[in-house]
Amino acid sequence: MAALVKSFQLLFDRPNEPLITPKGDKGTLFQLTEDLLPKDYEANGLELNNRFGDDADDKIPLKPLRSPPRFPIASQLPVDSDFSLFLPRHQEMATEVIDTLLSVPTDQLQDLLSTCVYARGNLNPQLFNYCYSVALMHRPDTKNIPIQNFAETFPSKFLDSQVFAQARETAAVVPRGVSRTPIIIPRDYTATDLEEEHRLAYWREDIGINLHHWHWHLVYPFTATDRSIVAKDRRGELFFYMHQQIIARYNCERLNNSLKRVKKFSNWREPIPEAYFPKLDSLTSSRGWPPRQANMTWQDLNRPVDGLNVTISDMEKWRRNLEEAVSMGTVTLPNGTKQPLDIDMLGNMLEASILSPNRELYGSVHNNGHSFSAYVHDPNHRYLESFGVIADEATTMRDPFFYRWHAWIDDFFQKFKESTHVRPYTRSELENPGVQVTSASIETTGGDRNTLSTFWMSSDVDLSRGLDFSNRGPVYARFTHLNHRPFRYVINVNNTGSARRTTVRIFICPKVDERNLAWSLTDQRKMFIEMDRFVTPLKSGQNTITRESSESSFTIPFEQTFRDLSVQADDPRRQDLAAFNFCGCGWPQHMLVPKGTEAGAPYVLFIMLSNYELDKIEQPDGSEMSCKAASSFCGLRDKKYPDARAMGFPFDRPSRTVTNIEDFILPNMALTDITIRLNNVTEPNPRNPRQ
Ligand code: CUO
Repeated sequence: MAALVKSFQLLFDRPNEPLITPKGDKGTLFQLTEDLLPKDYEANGLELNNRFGDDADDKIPLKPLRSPPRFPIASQLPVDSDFSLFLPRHQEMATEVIDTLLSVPTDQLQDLLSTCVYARGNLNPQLFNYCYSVALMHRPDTKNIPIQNFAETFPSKFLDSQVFAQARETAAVVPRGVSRTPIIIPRDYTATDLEEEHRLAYWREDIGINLHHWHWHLVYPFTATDRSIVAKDRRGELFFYMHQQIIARYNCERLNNSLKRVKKFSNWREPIPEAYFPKLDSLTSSRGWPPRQANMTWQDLNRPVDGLNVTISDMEKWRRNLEEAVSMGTVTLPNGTKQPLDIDMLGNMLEASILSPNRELYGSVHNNGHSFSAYVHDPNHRYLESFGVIADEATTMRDPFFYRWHAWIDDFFQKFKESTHVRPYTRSELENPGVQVTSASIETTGGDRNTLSTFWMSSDVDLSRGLDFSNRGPVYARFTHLNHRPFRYVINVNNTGSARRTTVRIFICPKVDERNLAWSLTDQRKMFIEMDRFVTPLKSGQNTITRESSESSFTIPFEQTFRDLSVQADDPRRQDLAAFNFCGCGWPQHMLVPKGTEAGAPYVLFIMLSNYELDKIEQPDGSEMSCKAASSFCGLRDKKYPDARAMGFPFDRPSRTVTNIEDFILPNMALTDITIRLNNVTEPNPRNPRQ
């Protein structure tokens, strides 16, 4: 069984190389049969494969397929094309492939392996990688086969294109076994300080943040023939909340960089002043990702090749229908009947996922917004150009315009939260009788109390698994990212009642707005970033709760973001590997704390101990995670979202009674002034293979 798992994992290796050549560090060879050969190699593929076989110690025999799938739609995507789920034509292709991979009977893993080998050989590598990942994740017999780290499979989506020529040189010149010097990626390679948006490049272009976003959308796809893949518990609401927190975090970073909050893109006929020159090359298409010049405007899209024929007027019409749904508090179904609107449904309508109750009426505003933005340079395929980075979930967060678009999306959700259809919290929902927080603070070993300390770190990532057609052995790229000193929250609580449980909710927020003035709660509630949320027992009397920053239920550890999956091989059904593929989803721990400033940025720490009776969820039995789960951002596999409250509680909706945060505080809450101080130095990551 372990050998089979390894075989499946090797299909991720070197995605642009055919399976005719050996794969993996040990040079393992798939023994292809005639029916499994890629079309281009029909004439000589077997001979070549056999020749490689003479040198390979490790071989994977394959069962011939009785009737190979033909993929009539998906095989039309050229192998050198880029792939985007936002394009209807590509969605259709993905659906066809995913259906085929899911339709192989459960536990017929040899048949599945041969089907995947055939698919890999005959489909566009990016399309295959996506469908293969989704299928592995959602088949009961493969759900614990690790999905390879996407930054290792397709490193060109994450790193400056100049790295790859150097990496190839290193792989060719320095034999494996001889230590190879890491290739240094400069910190500022996409723009200069002439462009003020470039101040945020360290955040937008962070590899961990982009991996999280890609992985989140892999766990929560918006389309599939099998509805259960999409219909995960509260997925529409999580779409809202995970992206809302991205915008809140981005706005915190902006304030720390003397920039005002991001301006939502609401007039869709207005020029876009933000330019973006990504300097990434696609190793699939051997072309650069198209840049966007300043002051381009959305144009009606007519690109038959992508199945896109949509006008700005269509978008405006859908928007009006959505606005009407929000103002009425009801959704109109295709048969004309009405249903009450809730945030989960609104998430599915706005995105839109296949769970949208009426695609005809509400369209697909968010997804099409990505496409309009990605094709401003070639809206009707006149120049045979591909899409910009904003249409790929692995690269979209690099573009400053992503935030302008998602600020509009978020504002739309907030309008619903601010409407009369969402009832403000009553005191009894916010309080926790008998529970009194007497103090809350942040401690850092060797550091000042109530001070968070940030700095820069340089870390290495191995490019070799994605470095097709080159020699083997690790080739490292060294990049610089934000990090912070580990810290802990210390909360003192007096419980005058009996022993019970409570949910601890921890947020931080800049203390003042752009004008250096105290926030009104109307604005401030949207700026709170949730740092952690966990359930803890309280005994009767005095309690001290201590929680480490590394335990956050929003983040995954650095090693998990950048994990090397080659060491994970094992039985695909082993329970302690359960839910592994959720494990790459999670905000990267190294980006938990905003950068702050060298002078020290004033923030507030908000702690709430909520009434567990109103928080708890009855869970169906399920296996525990073997990794650290970022359940607050990514949910739990095959389980309900682990909190009964609205996501973002207690700040997800306005208060009708108080206007500032001080007045919001009840005895079960605390507000503490803290400082985030940047130490502007770069330290090497102690995990780097070479210092
Ligand atoms: Cu995650 Cu627009 O939803 O990129």
